[in-house]
Amino acid sequence: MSNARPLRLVVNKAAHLPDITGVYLITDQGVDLIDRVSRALSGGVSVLQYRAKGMEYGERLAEGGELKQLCTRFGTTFIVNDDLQLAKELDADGVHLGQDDGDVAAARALLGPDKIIGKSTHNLEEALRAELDGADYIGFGALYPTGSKVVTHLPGVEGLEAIRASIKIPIVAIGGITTGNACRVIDAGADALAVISSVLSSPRPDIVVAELLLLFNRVRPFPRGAVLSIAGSDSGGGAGIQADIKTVTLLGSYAATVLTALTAQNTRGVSSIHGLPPSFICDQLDAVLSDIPIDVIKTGMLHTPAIISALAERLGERKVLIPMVIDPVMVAKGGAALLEREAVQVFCLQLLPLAYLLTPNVPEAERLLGRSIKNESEMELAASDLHALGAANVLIKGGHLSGRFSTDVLFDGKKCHHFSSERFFTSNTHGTGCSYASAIAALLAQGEPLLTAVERSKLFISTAIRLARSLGKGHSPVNHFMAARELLQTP
Ligand code: 3NM
Repeated sequence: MSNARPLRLVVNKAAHLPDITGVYLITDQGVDLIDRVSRALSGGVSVLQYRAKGMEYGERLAEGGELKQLCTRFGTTFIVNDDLQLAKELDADGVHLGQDDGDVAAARALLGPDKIIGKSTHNLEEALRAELDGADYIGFGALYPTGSKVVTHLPGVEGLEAIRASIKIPIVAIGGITTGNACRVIDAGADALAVISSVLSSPRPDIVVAELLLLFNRVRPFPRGAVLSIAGSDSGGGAGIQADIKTVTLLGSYAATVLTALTAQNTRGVSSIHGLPPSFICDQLDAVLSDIPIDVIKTGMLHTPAIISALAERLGERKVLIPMVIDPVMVAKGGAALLEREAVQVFCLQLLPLAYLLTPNVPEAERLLGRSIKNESEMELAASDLHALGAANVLIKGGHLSGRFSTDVLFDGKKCHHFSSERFFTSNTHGTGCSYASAIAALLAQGEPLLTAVERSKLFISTAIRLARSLGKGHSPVNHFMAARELLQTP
């Protein structure tokens, strides 16, 4: 007898079946399901599982049909939970089998080789069995306690880590996953995150999905993630598009650009501005977005109301959102107006509501809100008011206030977070706003959660100011190179 190991049957998924990766959304039983799912899909859901407990077949058929149509519109894979007959009748892309919902072979026999079959598992033995039986992916949970289902097994992140190396088919992690714990789940090897409540109970399902999706970039090779900067050129090289490219590249992401205006500029100021036609700006945008997978868009100087309108229209009509860091650049360090006066209203009405993160400094926040901001508690109030205008998150930068520390206030829709650094009494701050917002965009594109991205970018920009070297006769630019080097050496 040879003691060779028994042959293991590994059933490869048919080459044309869609990937099971990213955000895997499962429906709940709440009101306005279609509307909430539709908003979630616009954040970038890859797979939707229709899970309808305790409803009549006819009702499920009608609701499932509507959801399938939505999925077709968004290019989302549509899977039915448990019910083979419903999956067949809706011509769903596949079925998900819970532990008591029959075996993989029977589902395959009924649905055929072109449909996806997933199976819930809770330990290595069940996972290996599902793989051997020909499942296309496994659900594995629960990762964390959850209110959405009574769970008897809680293998947790450690359980996921333990099975990862043994399983070849995609692992969809499930149970209590939120933007707060998803990094650990991805680091442990999940291919997809199955979520119900953290997405469907949120006032912004699109934003939560987009955030979860971005976190997958944390395990990608460098350059990690791509940022598109939409801004003006600074011939002096310290601010604008030039600062954005330097920051994004030095921090390890890929930088693409859309130019809105050309400035003749040095460290002493802007001597002239040549705005580009809105149609040509849109041509650049279309060229980049139709080819390069952009993870985060960062906007800077937009110059005219016509440019803002054209961009807002083009970006707003996208089916699936790309998170945008919007830096409402208005005035250059030397005092030149970079945003025409009447543009503020157009900005607030059309572009601001598309912001994932709005990053005004105090004078910009004052101009957007039409009132003065004198201290941190007024910054908190202002951040919350700008959030009410539609920005999902608002970071007000306190560099223009006084005091020993320079404190920025982030409002994320629930609470305010404060980020402080030592205040440097220097005029070598050319490019600070552009570089700070670009650093946040790059770190988000690399799969850092928002709070970490802001915290590390604050460290980056304060180091860049501290290490600025005298260059030119005006406001010297910040030191991108040394700040990036220090940041990347800081865990
Ligand atoms: N199955 P939420 S946990 C449907 O462990 C389901 O098999 C689980 O919902 C399992 O994202 C779960 O709200 C509920 O925690 C997931």
